Amino acid sequence: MEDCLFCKIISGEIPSKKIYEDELTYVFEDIAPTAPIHYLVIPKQHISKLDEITPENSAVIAHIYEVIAKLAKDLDLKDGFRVVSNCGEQAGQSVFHIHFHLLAGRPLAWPAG
Ligand code: IU
Repeated sequence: MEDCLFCKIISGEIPSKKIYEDELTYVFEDIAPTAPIHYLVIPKQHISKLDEITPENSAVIAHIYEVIAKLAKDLDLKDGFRVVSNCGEQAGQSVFHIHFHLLAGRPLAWPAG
């Protein structure tokens, strides 16, 4: 999608530190990490946010969780990790291409702020 930052990262127009890529997904380091591991897992297909998931596009979301499980194994995140997807401005979403923060490497407080 034109003018979408994460679509430009997927296409390579904007550089990123790539962690993983397959036909459906792209994973890269968050530019402002809040944990020792802070990756963003995104679908290559442009979906703006969580409440735009439908029966027609939800398969990629299941795939994203498979990718996260694979990364957790590969990175040996046996102490735990967190996955967060902020939806909408009040929840703190600042980039409107759906993304899943993968956070690990330190104790993560709960409840979220
Ligand atoms: P949020 O849930 O929409 O707030 O998350 C957006 C994330 O995208 C946030 O953690 C930013 O640090 C991150 N990010 C990035 O990795 N690269 C960028 O060029 C920009 C934001 I702008």
